[in-house]
Amino acid sequence: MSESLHLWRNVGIATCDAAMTRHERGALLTRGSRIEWVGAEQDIPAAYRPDESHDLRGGWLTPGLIDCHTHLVFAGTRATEYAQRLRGRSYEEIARAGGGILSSMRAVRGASEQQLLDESLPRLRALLAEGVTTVEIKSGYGLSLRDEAKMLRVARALGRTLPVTVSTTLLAAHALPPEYAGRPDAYIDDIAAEWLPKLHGEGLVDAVDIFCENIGFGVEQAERLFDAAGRLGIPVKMHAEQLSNLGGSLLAARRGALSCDHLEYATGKEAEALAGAGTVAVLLPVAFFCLAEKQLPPLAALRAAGADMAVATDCNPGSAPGCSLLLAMSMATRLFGLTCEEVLAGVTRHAARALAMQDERGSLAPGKAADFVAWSIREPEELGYWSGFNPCRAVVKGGRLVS
Ligand code: DI6
Ligand code: FE
Repeated sequence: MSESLHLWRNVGIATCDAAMTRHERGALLTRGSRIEWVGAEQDIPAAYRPDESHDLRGGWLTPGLIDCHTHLVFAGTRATEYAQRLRGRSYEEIARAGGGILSSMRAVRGASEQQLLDESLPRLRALLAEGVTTVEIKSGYGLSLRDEAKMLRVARALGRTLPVTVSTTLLAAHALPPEYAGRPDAYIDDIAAEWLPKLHGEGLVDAVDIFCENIGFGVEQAERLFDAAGRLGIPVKMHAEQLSNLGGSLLAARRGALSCDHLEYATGKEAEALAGAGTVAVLLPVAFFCLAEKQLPPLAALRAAGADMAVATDCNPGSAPGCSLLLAMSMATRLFGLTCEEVLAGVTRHAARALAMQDERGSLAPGKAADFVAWSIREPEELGYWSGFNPCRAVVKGGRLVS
């Protein structure tokens, strides 16, 4: 027997396809976990005989949102460091003095897998309540083979616990752990030769990332890590030009990285390279806000070059303590100057591409996963307009109403 056919009607639909098509009076048909048909309600082919019909009574549907850059698996907080930063100490100073990422490393190493899961779950739950049905989660606070594996297993477990698709990224190259003090090349070599093949073999790694920065790793080290990922057929992404310009994005573009993230200190040259390579530029306004950063990403250049821009939370205990993609969207409009339409594409279509999931997710089209959100809004522009208000009314994941 074929799976049952559900009709979702009496709602506006923002498909988030390439043309950002909207149907003011739209309807959607799902069969099992897939979308069967989407369009204007009056155009539903008569041959369809839905088993069930859901009257959504107005509002709008969008694809399930995708948060394509998070570090949401962590233990403890860094609120005391935040207090220090409010008194004038810089993020970089704190990092160089052994705090920052290393302080989260100590907390993660000291936490059991269960504790890590328990602490991280409310953060994913908060995202789901805002219509996030797909999330990327990075490792990067374990910084040993054992603890990076632990983080990635917790990320996978989160995806089994809640109705959210989790994409995992190995970010062992986030900071230099004390065991490798003064030996950054040896650290990269061990990740490349030993950790990556092992963790990939365990099915824990969907992509590889590196923090390419003055206080992180250099371009040449990124190149060696990317070589190792390439040999295993694992896609790569990069944190680049967040606090300074090392030109990491040029390498990311050259290597066809899925995404290049942050980019505050990128210039027109990097913007063009990313656009030319089809590498998604991921903008992270919450980190910009919480670091009281002044340097804006090269928005006009990214736009002029035709780069695909995504928006994400960067949820992490240091630079972006927050679990609201809706707030990130609002910040992306006001702080970075994105339009509401760019922001919506940035948490759907383009975010899907940043995770190599564009064939499955990120827009409402026949054959794609039936992941969508019903919003109590009058027009799609309200997504990006509200700050600190959640108009999510219902979340459907794989064809099932989940919240
Ligand atoms: N950039 C960030 O914003 C996060 N990681 C990174 O490479 C911050 C990580 C942290 O401060 O804990
Ligand atoms: Fe980040």
